[in-house]
Amino acid sequence: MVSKNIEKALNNQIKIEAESSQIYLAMACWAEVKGLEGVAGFMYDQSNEERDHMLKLIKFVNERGGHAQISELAAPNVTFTSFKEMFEKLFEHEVFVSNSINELVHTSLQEKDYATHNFLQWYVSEQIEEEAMARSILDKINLIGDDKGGLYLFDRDIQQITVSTAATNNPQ
Ligand code: OFO
Repeated sequence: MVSKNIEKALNNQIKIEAESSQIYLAMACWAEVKGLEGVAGFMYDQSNEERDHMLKLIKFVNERGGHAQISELAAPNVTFTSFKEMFEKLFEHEVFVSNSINELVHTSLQEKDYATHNFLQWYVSEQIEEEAMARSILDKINLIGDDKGGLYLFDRDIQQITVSTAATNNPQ
């Protein structure tokens, strides 16, 4: 059984994951209309992953005697000045999510809720990988700069970047 405090904290994370999904969906649309199909496909996948993160939390809350809340979401940014800016925002957002997960882990320990603490370990590992992936993409974009040819190749190659390859290239 989750306490009211833990339920509230988990519901807040549900909202964050839902907003992450919307943020990445908006990025996918922007990339698509800019003609970068590879980046768009990658961002659509990221958006789906965030929805899965949200659903996993929803199931956990409901199974532990709480009630998952589906709430209003903040509208995401829909345009960017450049792909560099877009990926900077993605990286910053993942760091924000990691901090939020860390806060949740801290709360679960304070409340001696070891079931929730154990459940959250998956998110802790996931965030290490997602931050590594975002950092590795940002490094590549920084190398390319304004070079159109570089961006073309990047768009072609980004579909190969998966969370696990990025994590191997960028050990913590
Ligand atoms: Fe990438 O954030 Fe979910 O957990």
